[in-house]
Amino acid sequence: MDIETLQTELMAAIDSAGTLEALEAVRVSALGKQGSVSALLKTMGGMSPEERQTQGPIINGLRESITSALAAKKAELETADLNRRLATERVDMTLPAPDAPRGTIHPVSQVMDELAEIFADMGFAVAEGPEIEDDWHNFTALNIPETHPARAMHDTFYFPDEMARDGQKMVLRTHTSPVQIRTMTSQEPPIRIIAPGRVYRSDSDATHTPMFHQIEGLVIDKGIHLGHLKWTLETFLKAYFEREDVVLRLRPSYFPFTEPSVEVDVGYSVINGKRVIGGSEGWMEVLGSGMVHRKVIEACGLDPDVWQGFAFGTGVDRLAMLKYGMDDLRAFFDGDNRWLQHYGFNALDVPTLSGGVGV
Ligand code: 2U9
Repeated sequence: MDIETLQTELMAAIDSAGTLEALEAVRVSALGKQGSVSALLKTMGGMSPEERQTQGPIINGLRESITSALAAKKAELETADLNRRLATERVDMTLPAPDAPRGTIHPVSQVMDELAEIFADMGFAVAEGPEIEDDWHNFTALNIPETHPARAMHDTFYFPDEMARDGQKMVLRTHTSPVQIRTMTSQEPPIRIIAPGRVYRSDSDATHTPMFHQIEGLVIDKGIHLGHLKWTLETFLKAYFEREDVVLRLRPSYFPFTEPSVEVDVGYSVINGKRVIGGSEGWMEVLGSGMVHRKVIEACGLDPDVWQGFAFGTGVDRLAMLKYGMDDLRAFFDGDNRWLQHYGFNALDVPTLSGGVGV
C-alpha cells in the first residue's frame, strides 16, 4: 500500500472513531509496535542515503500528521464525554441537614422571662443573690428573730455548725427576701426590684417540692402606700394572665416582714368545668404582700420615717401551673423529656409585651 493511501485510510479511521477505546485501537494499529506507520519507520534503516533523503520526510510527515490527528480526535472525544456527563450526572453537594433542634425552654424559665418583661416595663430591675445565706440575711433582718415561730414554719435546711461564717449559721435560703435585704444595704433608695430564684424548704408532697421558685418584689421610696401596691399587683396580674377582667381581692394577713400584710386572691370563672382567671365566681390565692415593716427598714440602716415601701411574693411554679394548665408540681423537676416536649416552649418564643407576654 502506498503512503498516500495509508494516510487516507488512517485519517478516515481516526475521523470515524466514536469512542476513546476505538480511537486507541486505531492508534495501536498505526503507531503501536506492530503498527503500519511503525513498520514504515523501520524500513528507513534499510534504505540507501538517497532513498532515505526522499522517503524520510514523507514517512515522518505521515507519523506527525497521524499523531496530531489522534491528539485532536482524543481531545474532541474527551470534551464530548465530559459534556455528556455534566448533562446527565448529579452530585449531591449538600451535607445531611441536622434534625431540627428539639430542646425546649422549661415553663419555669419561660414564666421567669415573662415576669422580668412585665416588671421591666414598670421600671423594676432584676436582682440576684446567693442561695446559701447566713441567718441574719435570711431571718433576723426580716424581723424573724431566733425565737420567732415563723422560723419553724420555714422548714429550713441548716448547714452544720462548722460551716458558720462570722458566727452566723448558714442556711439554704428559704425565700428570696435576703436578696432585697442585700439590695437595701448596698444601694441608696429609691429601689424598685424583683428577685426571682430558687428557694429551699424541707417539705415534699404533691404540692410541695424541697426546691421551688419564688419571685418577690420590693419598692422603697418616699410616700409609698397600699394604693401603689394594689395598682402594681393589678397591673402585673392583668399583663401576666393577658386579661383585662382580672379582679383582685385583698385580705388582711400576717407576715413578720410586712405591716400591714395582705394576701391577694384573684377571681376566676368556671368555663366548661375548668377554672379560668377573670371574673369573680370563685377566688384563689396568688400572692402575699404588704407594706415593708419599719423594723426591716431600720435593720437595713434606713430611717422608716423617711422611707416607706411595699413588698410582695409568690411562687413561680404555681404561677406557671395556673397559666399553662399543669397539675402536678413534682413533674416540673423530674427531667422527663416527654413532659418537657409537651409543656416546654420553643426557644424563639421570647416573651415580649408587644407580642403578648405568653406568645
Ligand atoms: C423585704 C421586705 C419584705 C416579701 C413578701 C410575701 C409577702 C409572701 C409567699 C408567697 C407564696 C412566699 O412562695 S410563697 O410561699 N410570700 O407571702 N413575701 S411579703 O416581703 C419582703 C421581702 C423583703 C426586705
